[in-house]
Amino acid sequence: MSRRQCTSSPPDEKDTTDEHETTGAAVGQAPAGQLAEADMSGPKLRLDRRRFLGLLAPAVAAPELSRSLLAAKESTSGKVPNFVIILCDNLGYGDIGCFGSKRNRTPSIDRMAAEGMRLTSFYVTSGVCTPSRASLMTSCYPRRNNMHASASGKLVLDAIDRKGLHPDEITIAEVLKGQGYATACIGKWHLGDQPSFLPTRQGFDSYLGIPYSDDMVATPDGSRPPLPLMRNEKVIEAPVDRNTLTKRYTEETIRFITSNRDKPFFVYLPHAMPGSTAESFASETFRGKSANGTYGDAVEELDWSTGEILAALRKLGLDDRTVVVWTSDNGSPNRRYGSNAPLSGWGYTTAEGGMRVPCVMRWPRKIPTGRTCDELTTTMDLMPTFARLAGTNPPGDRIIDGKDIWPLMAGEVGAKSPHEAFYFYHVADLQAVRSGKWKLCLPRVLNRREQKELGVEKMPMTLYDLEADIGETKNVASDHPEVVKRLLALAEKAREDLGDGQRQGKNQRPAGFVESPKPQILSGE
Ligand SMILES: [Ca+2]
Repeated sequence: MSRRQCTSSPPDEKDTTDEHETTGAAVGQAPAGQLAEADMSGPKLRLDRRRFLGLLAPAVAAPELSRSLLAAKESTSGKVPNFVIILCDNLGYGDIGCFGSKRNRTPSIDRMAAEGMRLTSFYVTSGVCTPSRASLMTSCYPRRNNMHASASGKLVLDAIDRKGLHPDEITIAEVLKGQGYATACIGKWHLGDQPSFLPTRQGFDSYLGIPYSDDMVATPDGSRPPLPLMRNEKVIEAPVDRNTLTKRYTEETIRFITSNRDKPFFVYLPHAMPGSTAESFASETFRGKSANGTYGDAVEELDWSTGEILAALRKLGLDDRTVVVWTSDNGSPNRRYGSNAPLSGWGYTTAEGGMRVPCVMRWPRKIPTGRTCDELTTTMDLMPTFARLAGTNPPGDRIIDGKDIWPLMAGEVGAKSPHEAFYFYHVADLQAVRSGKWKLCLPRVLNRREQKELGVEKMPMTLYDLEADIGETKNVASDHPEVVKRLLALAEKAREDLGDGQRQGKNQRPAGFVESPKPQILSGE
């Protein structure tokens, strides 16, 4: 395991314009939409979730079985760990102290890192929300379950979208629920706002939050309703005051943890902040207090929130029984306040700065303290790893892409990344492949914004050595033709499996669609 320390470098302030994920696809808009429809004619999943849970045990091999039985025994005696995933929205690699920020004060997250492990090559599967979150939930690349674009081919799902995560997909919450966990989703869902797509239909006992992005506010023509705060499947407030979200999500999390202290629990806390708006939101206690504008205020409130949750776990005596993962759904797109340093590029892209995110994991006595793991890991790995720790297995009746990374989290000597390759997709298009320290960016025509920022129309094929050149500055393709050849072969494998652009992959599954989507509004309106 490499122990490379992250360097801190000054954030780039070259552009202060924010880019909203909801402003439409820059690349592949129409094709992605067509793909979405085309996939629906593919083979339907025949196994529902209840049957899946019943099928788990026979699929377990003998050594697995004894591990499983042992863990099941531990489960009844309260020994399997609780899991808390704290997922920020659009927060960059260089936005917290323990990853190099000098602008935002994050003492609680920094302390969490000192008491646990920093993962410095931790990736999300997309530079934008919906696909990234679908992957965390299902342990699959977005194209695997057709969550790489909205029904109309946009980058992310909109309010009243016809599309959502297919109800037959098995989420991390369902896997843990099958092991007797109490489960809660608190925050930004963004995997479909129609009833059949909500968290309560995907393994969560309860839900509090906005079902999509916090920048999808009411439109004058009424095509979007006032921003709804939902409890379970009902809107309880609209429009919600976004300044209150971090605080309310934190209080809800602590309430849930406290009332489930005696049984195993799983909390998925996808925060709204620093979010997709040009200026972020924070409660009065934090507003105007940071040295980094509204964005810094929001980041510092997220840090407070993390501190409160960790303090609650300590107070309840759950510290040693709870795995906490702290990360972000994609890099920062915010040119004015955000930082992905020392990575290049911005959120909503396949640059390292768009898809490599800060990650801190903590589990006293199990995850070694003060460590840094630079092996390639991803949000898709959380489901198989948590499944193992909870004494079960991830779904065995379908392809998933995540791997068990417990040996890395446990700091085992010589543990390596289980991923031969990692694929960088933008909407429908495969744009890059990483294997080991090498990242191959495939040749492509740049979108308008990239053309403006980089001053060129097309990108040739480029190869970067991320160990020597974390900022992707030096194309070394001509020095390593054999590496290029190997990574091109891996790219072709992904195209065959998952597809690329208009090309369909052999192993894609359909998303869910509804005929007549309705807005989420207060009842009686
Ligand atoms: Ca996001």
